[in-house]
Amino acid sequence: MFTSLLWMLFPLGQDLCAQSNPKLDPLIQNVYGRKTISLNGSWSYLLDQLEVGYYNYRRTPDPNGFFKDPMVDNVTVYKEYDFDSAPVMSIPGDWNTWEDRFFFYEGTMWFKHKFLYKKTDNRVYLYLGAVNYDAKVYLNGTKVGEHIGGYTPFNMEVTGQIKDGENFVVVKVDNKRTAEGVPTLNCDWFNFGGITRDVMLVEVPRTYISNYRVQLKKGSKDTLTGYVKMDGTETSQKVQLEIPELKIKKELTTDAKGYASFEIKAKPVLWSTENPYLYRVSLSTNADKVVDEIGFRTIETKGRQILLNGKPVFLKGISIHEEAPFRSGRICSEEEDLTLLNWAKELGCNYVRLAHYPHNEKMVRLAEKMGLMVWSEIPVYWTIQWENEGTYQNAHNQLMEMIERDQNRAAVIIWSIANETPHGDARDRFLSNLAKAAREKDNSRLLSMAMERSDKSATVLSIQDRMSEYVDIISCNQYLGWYDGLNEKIDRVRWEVDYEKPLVFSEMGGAAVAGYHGDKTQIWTEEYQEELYRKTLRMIDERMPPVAGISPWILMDFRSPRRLLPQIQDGFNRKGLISNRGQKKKAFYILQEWYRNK
Ligand code: GCB
Repeated sequence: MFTSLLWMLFPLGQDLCAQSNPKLDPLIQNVYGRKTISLNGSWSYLLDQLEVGYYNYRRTPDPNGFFKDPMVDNVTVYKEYDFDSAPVMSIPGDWNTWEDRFFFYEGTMWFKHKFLYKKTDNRVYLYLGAVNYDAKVYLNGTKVGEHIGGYTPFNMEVTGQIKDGENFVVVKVDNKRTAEGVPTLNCDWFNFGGITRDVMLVEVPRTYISNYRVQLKKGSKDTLTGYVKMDGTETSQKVQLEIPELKIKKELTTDAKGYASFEIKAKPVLWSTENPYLYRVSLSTNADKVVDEIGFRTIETKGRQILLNGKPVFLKGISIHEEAPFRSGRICSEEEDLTLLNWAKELGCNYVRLAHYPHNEKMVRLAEKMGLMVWSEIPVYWTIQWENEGTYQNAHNQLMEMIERDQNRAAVIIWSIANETPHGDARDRFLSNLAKAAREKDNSRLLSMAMERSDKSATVLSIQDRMSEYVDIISCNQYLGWYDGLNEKIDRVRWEVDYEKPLVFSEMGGAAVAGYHGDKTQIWTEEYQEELYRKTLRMIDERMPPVAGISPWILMDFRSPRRLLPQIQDGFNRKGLISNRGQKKKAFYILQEWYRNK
């Protein structure tokens, strides 16, 4: 009976696999500077562990999956799902902290949102700031895009699919971890599933300014350089680039491909951590205009120093996960970004390592306004499938999307391509290709990756990694006093690092439970963590080659399924200087004091 019903629904000969896989469109630069219609808010959802909304019982894609959502009643037509009577979730958001029973869920969740739209002459894009991890997107029953990677934005043109009046968008989100994924099965943070960043419609004219870059030329303080890119039918156009405060008004003419590059003499006030100065930059054509706030600064290295605007700068940093204070879900508001960054400022930071994946765009823009330099990274973390071409493509896409989105942000000084990866030929091939791709896309920023130590002896610590030749900064995650001996070991070691490049501790630290006190030799106490910081900072001051900066691990305790110790961890990595409930631990003040004197 069941089979015959299926034959009626899917007649013989119909290609069940005929799901098209439309390509995504290039990212629109600065969506927040565009005319947008937010689709945030209440979305109905259906948890679909077996993916019955996508595959039929033979596990082949079902052309009438949940994304079709035919507006029919359940009485006369066979349909075993219904979005309209389904519960709703607030988007952006993660499902794990939305309902207790979803806390550990990894798999498919369907989301649907209805909205009214009034068609105009404009073109329309559907933009999603991030979906973790695998997103399939449908508008009015038609697939419009697909994206893999949980932390970067994507958009697709829907001018042809959007209707006057009521529309519905359906997103199939799958956060199952996979061996070939980026990140892979194993990592030390929580795999929050869902549509975790803003969703919006972006309206643009028929031919519009789809991308641009306006930055200081590498190594120069008086030449602005960049490009503008038009998209549409009339690609060859006049584009006005204006920076009123610098009295810049330049007419660019795009070529048949819609592209124009430029170099302009200018003497801008430089963006710095003390004076995070941003200029109003506008680009316009007869039909289109986009305005951005852009800062200009130089960033380079000289020997073991990092130079910001030509002057040595010490990176007084802290590592941060994109996890919300007080409620420990994925961050979903600017207030939550601000709380974390305010804590970083209170600590005395001039720099943040946004780990281990690109954080939301507003976080980066906020850091920029607050005078915080940013390390931005992709989740090439621990041991991924170095030999897998698909894995490489995935990492490469995420890298390109990260750079594309934030290429105009003065705050971003470092692109990082990996964290704690094991030495080997396949890894070196993979990462050196990523490094080359990053430089081709943006040669104006510094490149790094968080490496591990390779010591010369039990007490002579070092970093020896063939990837050193590809990066500008030698970054090292080191855990003396925690994974590597107790605190007393910190006093017994010395360092020999042979590379004539800046050395940064991208991580250091140890765990403590806020409010748990004891002797300074007792691990998990605030006193132990405090002592670890004291000794490590003394080691940096007295027994190390020059260090150009640090970003200790980590600002705030964060959820991690790797952290199982009852009463102490309870599912949290406790290396925060601040607890997940906002309590500052003693080590916070040690680092604050050190930064004050730096
Ligand atoms: C590391 C990782 C970081 C972990 C941290 C830890 O080296 O880069 O993701 O959370 O150690 O706490 O073990």
